[in-house]
Amino acid sequence: MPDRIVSWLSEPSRPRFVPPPGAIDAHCHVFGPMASFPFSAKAKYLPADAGPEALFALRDRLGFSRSVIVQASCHGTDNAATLDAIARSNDTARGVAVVDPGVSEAELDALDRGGIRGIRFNFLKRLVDDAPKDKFLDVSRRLPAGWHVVIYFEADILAELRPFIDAIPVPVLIDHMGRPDVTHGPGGADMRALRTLLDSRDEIWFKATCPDRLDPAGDPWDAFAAAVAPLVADYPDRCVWGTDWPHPNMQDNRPDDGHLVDMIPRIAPTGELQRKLLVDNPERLYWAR
Ligand code: 0GY
Repeated sequence: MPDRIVSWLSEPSRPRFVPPPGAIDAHCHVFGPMASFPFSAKAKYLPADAGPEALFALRDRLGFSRSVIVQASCHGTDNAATLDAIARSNDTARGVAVVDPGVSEAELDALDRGGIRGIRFNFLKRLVDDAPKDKFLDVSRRLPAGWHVVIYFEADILAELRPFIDAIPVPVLIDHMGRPDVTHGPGGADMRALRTLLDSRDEIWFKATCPDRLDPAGDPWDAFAAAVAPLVADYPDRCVWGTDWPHPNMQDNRPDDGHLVDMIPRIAPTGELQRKLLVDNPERLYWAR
Protein backbone atom coordinates (compact mmCIF):
# COMPACT_ATOMS: atom_id res chain seq x y z
CA MET A 1 0.00 0.00 0.00
CA PRO A 2 1.42 3.46 -0.87
CA ASP A 3 2.25 5.89 1.94
CA ARG A 4 -0.69 7.92 3.14
CA ILE A 5 -0.16 11.61 2.39
CA VAL A 6 -0.14 14.19 5.19
CA SER A 7 -0.99 17.33 3.25
CA TRP A 8 -1.42 19.86 6.09
CA LEU A 9 0.71 21.50 8.76
CA SER A 10 0.03 20.25 12.28
CA GLU A 11 0.84 23.61 13.91
CA PRO A 12 -0.17 26.44 11.57
CA SER A 13 0.50 29.97 12.75
CA ARG A 14 -2.22 32.03 14.40
CA PRO A 15 -3.49 34.59 11.90
CA ARG A 16 -3.28 38.32 12.59
CA PHE A 17 -6.57 38.91 10.76
CA VAL A 18 -9.69 38.42 12.91
CA PRO A 19 -12.67 37.20 10.86
CA PRO A 20 -16.07 38.81 11.50
CA PRO A 21 -18.57 37.00 13.78
CA GLY A 22 -20.20 34.03 12.06
CA ALA A 23 -17.41 33.66 9.47
CA ILE A 24 -17.68 30.64 7.17
CA ASP A 25 -14.84 28.55 5.75
CA ALA A 26 -16.67 27.70 2.53
CA HIS A 27 -14.19 25.19 1.10
CA CYS A 28 -12.72 22.47 3.24
CA HIS A 29 -12.76 18.67 3.29
CA VAL A 30 -12.61 15.65 5.57
CA PHE A 31 -10.58 12.51 4.85
CA GLY A 32 -11.99 9.44 6.56
CA PRO A 33 -11.18 8.41 9.18
CA MET A 34 -10.42 5.44 6.95
CA ALA A 35 -11.42 2.80 9.51
CA SER A 36 -15.00 4.14 9.45
CA PHE A 37 -15.12 5.64 5.97
CA PRO A 38 -12.83 3.80 3.54
CA PHE A 39 -11.51 5.69 0.52
CA SER A 40 -12.87 4.99 -2.95
CA ALA A 41 -11.25 2.21 -4.98
CA LYS A 42 -10.85 4.88 -7.71
CA ALA A 43 -9.11 7.42 -5.43
CA LYS A 44 -6.08 9.04 -7.08
CA TYR A 45 -4.34 9.78 -3.78
CA LEU A 46 -4.37 8.10 -0.39
CA PRO A 47 -4.48 10.71 2.38
CA ALA A 48 -3.86 10.37 6.09
CA ASP A 49 -6.98 10.66 8.24
CA ALA A 50 -8.24 14.22 8.60
CA GLY A 51 -11.59 13.89 10.32
CA PRO A 52 -14.10 16.35 11.74
CA GLU A 53 -12.39 16.80 15.12
CA ALA A 54 -9.22 18.07 13.48
CA LEU A 55 -11.22 20.21 11.05
CA PHE A 56 -13.25 21.90 13.79
CA ALA A 57 -10.17 22.39 16.02
CA LEU A 58 -8.42 24.19 13.17
CA ARG A 59 -11.54 26.27 12.55
CA ASP A 60 -11.49 27.44 16.18
CA ARG A 61 -7.80 28.24 15.97
CA LEU A 62 -8.35 30.36 12.85
CA GLY A 63 -11.31 32.26 14.32
CA PHE A 64 -14.04 30.86 12.06
CA SER A 65 -17.51 29.69 13.19
CA ARG A 66 -18.88 27.59 10.36
CA SER A 67 -17.67 25.22 7.63
CA VAL A 68 -18.75 24.03 4.21
CA ILE A 69 -17.39 20.55 3.72
CA VAL A 70 -16.84 19.70 0.07
CA GLN A 71 -16.77 16.03 -0.85
CA ALA A 72 -13.20 15.23 -1.92
CA SER A 73 -12.45 12.95 -4.86
CA CYS A 74 -10.76 10.37 -2.64
CA HIS A 75 -14.21 9.46 -1.27
CA GLY A 76 -15.76 9.11 -4.73
CA THR A 77 -19.57 9.26 -4.64
CA ASP A 78 -19.91 7.87 -1.12
CA ASN A 79 -20.73 10.98 0.92
CA ALA A 80 -20.82 9.19 4.30
CA ALA A 81 -17.69 10.89 5.71
CA THR A 82 -18.98 14.33 4.71
CA LEU A 83 -22.44 13.63 6.17
CA ASP A 84 -20.92 12.27 9.38
CA ALA A 85 -18.82 15.44 9.81
CA ILE A 86 -21.88 17.63 9.26
CA ALA A 87 -23.88 15.56 11.77
CA ARG A 88 -21.12 16.07 14.37
CA SER A 89 -20.94 19.83 13.79
CA ASN A 90 -23.80 20.96 16.03
CA ASP A 91 -25.39 22.72 13.05
CA THR A 92 -22.21 24.62 12.21
CA ALA A 93 -21.50 22.80 8.95
CA ARG A 94 -23.13 22.28 5.57
CA GLY A 95 -21.84 20.25 2.66
CA VAL A 96 -21.40 19.76 -1.06
CA ALA A 97 -21.79 16.18 -2.32
CA VAL A 98 -20.50 14.24 -5.30
CA VAL A 99 -23.22 11.97 -6.68
CA ASP A 100 -23.56 9.29 -9.28
CA PRO A 101 -25.55 11.00 -12.07
CA GLY A 102 -28.15 8.24 -11.71
CA VAL A 103 -28.90 9.31 -8.12
CA SER A 104 -32.57 9.01 -7.15
CA GLU A 105 -34.85 11.78 -5.85
CA ALA A 106 -35.03 9.95 -2.51
CA GLU A 107 -31.22 9.91 -2.23
CA LEU A 108 -31.03 13.61 -3.07
CA ASP A 109 -33.68 14.36 -0.43
CA ALA A 110 -31.70 12.37 2.15
CA LEU A 111 -28.58 14.39 1.30
CA ASP A 112 -30.61 17.58 1.71
CA ARG A 113 -31.77 16.47 5.16
CA GLY A 114 -28.13 15.72 6.00
CA GLY A 115 -27.11 19.34 5.31
CA ILE A 116 -25.98 19.07 1.69
CA ARG A 117 -26.75 22.17 -0.38
CA GLY A 118 -24.98 21.48 -3.66
CA ILE A 119 -23.22 18.94 -5.87
CA ARG A 120 -19.74 19.07 -7.28
CA PHE A 121 -18.63 18.36 -10.85
CA ASN A 122 -14.89 17.72 -11.02
CA PHE A 123 -13.16 18.01 -14.41
CA LEU A 124 -9.56 17.51 -13.28
CA LYS A 125 -8.18 14.49 -15.12
CA ARG A 126 -5.61 13.84 -12.39
CA LEU A 127 -8.48 13.45 -9.88
CA VAL A 128 -11.31 11.66 -11.70
CA ASP A 129 -11.62 9.09 -14.50
CA ASP A 130 -14.51 10.68 -16.33
CA ALA A 131 -16.75 13.74 -16.27
CA PRO A 132 -19.85 13.10 -18.42
CA LYS A 133 -21.27 16.55 -19.20
CA ASP A 134 -24.61 15.27 -20.51
CA LYS A 135 -25.27 13.23 -17.36
CA PHE A 136 -24.10 16.10 -15.14
CA LEU A 137 -26.55 18.43 -16.88
CA ASP A 138 -29.30 15.94 -16.39
CA VAL A 139 -28.76 15.71 -12.64
CA SER A 140 -28.37 19.49 -12.33
CA ARG A 141 -32.00 19.71 -13.52
CA ARG A 142 -33.20 17.42 -10.71
CA LEU A 143 -31.66 19.08 -7.65
CA PRO A 144 -33.61 19.89 -4.48
CA ALA A 145 -34.78 23.51 -4.19
CA GLY A 146 -32.08 25.98 -3.25
CA TRP A 147 -29.10 23.82 -4.28
CA HIS A 148 -26.26 24.95 -6.52
CA VAL A 149 -23.51 23.32 -8.57
CA VAL A 150 -19.84 23.55 -7.61
CA ILE A 151 -17.56 23.05 -10.58
CA TYR A 152 -13.81 22.36 -10.54
CA PHE A 153 -11.82 22.84 -13.74
CA GLU A 154 -8.54 24.30 -14.96
CA ALA A 155 -8.43 27.49 -17.03
CA ASP A 156 -7.34 25.74 -20.24
CA ILE A 157 -10.73 24.02 -20.62
CA LEU A 158 -12.99 26.96 -19.74
CA ALA A 159 -13.78 27.77 -23.38
CA GLU A 160 -14.70 24.15 -24.06
CA LEU A 161 -16.88 24.06 -20.92
CA ARG A 162 -18.78 27.28 -21.64
CA PRO A 163 -21.85 25.72 -23.37
CA PHE A 164 -22.12 23.21 -20.51
CA ILE A 165 -21.83 25.87 -17.80
CA ASP A 166 -24.29 28.12 -19.65
CA ALA A 167 -26.88 25.30 -19.62
CA ILE A 168 -26.74 24.59 -15.86
CA PRO A 169 -30.10 25.84 -14.53
CA VAL A 170 -28.99 26.66 -10.97
CA PRO A 171 -26.25 28.89 -9.51
CA VAL A 172 -22.72 27.75 -10.39
CA LEU A 173 -19.87 28.23 -7.90
CA ILE A 174 -16.38 27.90 -9.38
CA ASP A 175 -13.70 26.21 -7.30
CA HIS A 176 -10.51 28.24 -7.02
CA MET A 177 -11.76 30.60 -9.79
CA GLY A 178 -11.13 27.87 -12.37
CA ARG A 179 -7.41 27.85 -11.58
CA PRO A 180 -6.35 30.94 -13.58
CA ASP A 181 -2.73 31.84 -14.19
CA VAL A 182 -2.47 34.70 -11.68
CA THR A 183 1.06 35.65 -12.67
CA HIS A 184 -0.20 37.88 -15.50
CA GLY A 185 -2.09 40.13 -13.11
CA PRO A 186 -5.78 41.04 -12.99
CA GLY A 187 -5.85 41.66 -16.78
CA GLY A 188 -4.25 38.33 -17.78
CA ALA A 189 -6.04 36.12 -20.32
CA ASP A 190 -7.39 33.64 -17.76
CA MET A 191 -8.74 36.37 -15.49
CA ARG A 192 -10.40 38.05 -18.47
CA ALA A 193 -12.06 34.78 -19.50
CA LEU A 194 -13.32 34.33 -15.94
CA ARG A 195 -14.77 37.86 -15.95
CA THR A 196 -16.51 37.15 -19.25
CA LEU A 197 -18.14 34.12 -17.63
CA LEU A 198 -19.12 36.12 -14.52
CA ASP A 199 -20.63 38.80 -16.75
CA SER A 200 -22.72 36.22 -18.64
CA ARG A 201 -25.22 35.85 -15.77
CA ASP A 202 -25.63 36.82 -12.13
CA GLU A 203 -25.78 33.22 -10.93
CA ILE A 204 -22.07 32.54 -11.50
CA TRP A 205 -20.06 32.68 -8.27
CA PHE A 206 -16.39 32.02 -7.48
CA LYS A 207 -14.19 30.90 -4.60
CA ALA A 208 -11.34 33.32 -3.94
CA THR A 209 -9.27 30.40 -2.71
CA CYS A 210 -5.99 28.56 -2.98
CA PRO A 211 -3.15 31.06 -3.37
CA ASP A 212 -0.97 28.06 -2.53
CA ARG A 213 -2.15 26.20 -5.64
CA LEU A 214 -2.28 29.20 -7.97
CA ASP A 215 0.76 31.34 -7.18
CA PRO A 216 3.99 29.58 -8.18
CA ALA A 217 6.14 32.11 -6.29
CA GLY A 218 4.75 30.77 -3.00
CA ASP A 219 3.94 32.40 0.31
CA PRO A 220 3.24 35.39 0.67
CA TRP A 221 1.52 34.84 -2.71
CA ASP A 222 1.80 38.45 -3.94
CA ALA A 223 0.68 37.63 -7.51
CA PHE A 224 -2.49 35.99 -6.17
CA ALA A 225 -3.31 39.06 -4.07
CA ALA A 226 -2.73 41.41 -7.02
CA ALA A 227 -4.88 39.35 -9.42
CA VAL A 228 -7.74 38.49 -7.06
CA ALA A 229 -8.34 41.73 -5.11
CA PRO A 230 -9.87 43.52 -8.16
CA LEU A 231 -12.13 40.51 -8.80
CA VAL A 232 -13.51 40.58 -5.25
CA ALA A 233 -13.97 44.37 -5.52
CA ASP A 234 -15.88 44.07 -8.81
CA TYR A 235 -18.06 41.05 -7.87
CA PRO A 236 -18.46 41.52 -4.09
CA ASP A 237 -21.77 39.65 -3.85
CA ARG A 238 -20.67 36.51 -5.70
CA CYS A 239 -17.49 35.40 -3.95
CA VAL A 240 -16.79 33.08 -1.01
CA TRP A 241 -13.57 32.11 0.73
CA GLY A 242 -12.17 28.87 2.17
CA THR A 243 -9.04 27.28 3.55
CA ASP A 244 -9.10 24.14 1.36
CA TRP A 245 -7.90 22.28 4.48
CA PRO A 246 -6.54 19.54 4.56
CA HIS A 247 -5.14 20.67 1.19
CA PRO A 248 -5.48 17.47 -0.87
CA ASN A 249 -2.26 16.38 -2.54
CA MET A 250 -0.13 19.24 -1.23
CA GLN A 251 3.10 17.79 0.14
CA ASP A 252 6.27 19.83 -0.41
CA ASN A 253 4.27 23.05 -0.57
CA ARG A 254 1.77 22.59 2.27
CA PRO A 255 0.42 26.06 3.10
CA ASP A 256 0.35 27.63 6.54
CA ASP A 257 -3.38 28.04 7.28
CA GLY A 258 -2.73 31.14 9.39
CA HIS A 259 -1.06 32.77 6.39
CA LEU A 260 -4.01 31.80 4.19
CA VAL A 261 -6.33 33.65 6.59
CA ASP A 262 -4.01 36.66 6.48
CA MET A 263 -4.59 36.78 2.71
CA ILE A 264 -8.22 37.81 3.36
CA PRO A 265 -7.63 41.53 4.10
CA ARG A 266 -5.33 41.71 1.07
CA ILE A 267 -8.10 40.58 -1.32
CA ALA A 268 -11.00 42.11 0.66
CA PRO A 269 -9.55 45.25 2.29
CA THR A 270 -12.71 46.76 3.84
CA GLY A 271 -14.92 45.48 6.66
CA GLU A 272 -17.88 45.46 4.28
CA LEU A 273 -16.10 43.31 1.68
CA GLN A 274 -14.88 40.95 4.40
CA ARG A 275 -18.42 40.52 5.75
CA LYS A 276 -19.77 39.75 2.29
CA LEU A 277 -16.95 37.31 1.46
CA LEU A 278 -17.01 35.45 4.78
CA VAL A 279 -20.59 35.76 6.08
CA ASP A 280 -23.33 37.19 3.84
CA ASN A 281 -22.42 35.44 0.57
CA PRO A 282 -21.83 31.89 1.87
CA GLU A 283 -24.91 32.26 4.10
CA ARG A 284 -27.02 32.82 0.99
CA LEU A 285 -25.74 29.60 -0.56
CA TYR A 286 -25.60 27.38 2.54
CA TRP A 287 -27.68 28.76 5.41
CA ALA A 288 -30.77 30.09 3.65
CA ARG A 289 -32.61 27.43 5.68
C1 0GY B 1 -9.25 20.90 -3.71
C2 0GY B 1 -8.30 20.58 -4.75
C3 0GY B 1 -7.86 19.36 -5.13
C4 0GY B 1 -8.45 18.13 -4.78
C5 0GY B 1 -9.75 17.89 -4.62
O1 0GY B 1 -11.56 16.48 -4.45
C6 0GY B 1 -10.33 16.55 -4.45
O2 0GY B 1 -9.60 15.58 -4.34
O3 0GY B 1 -10.61 18.86 -4.66
C7 0GY B 1 -6.69 19.28 -6.00
O4 0GY B 1 -5.96 18.27 -5.92
O5 0GY B 1 -6.43 20.23 -6.75
O6 0GY B 1 -10.06 21.80 -3.84
O7 0GY B 1 -9.26 20.25 -2.68
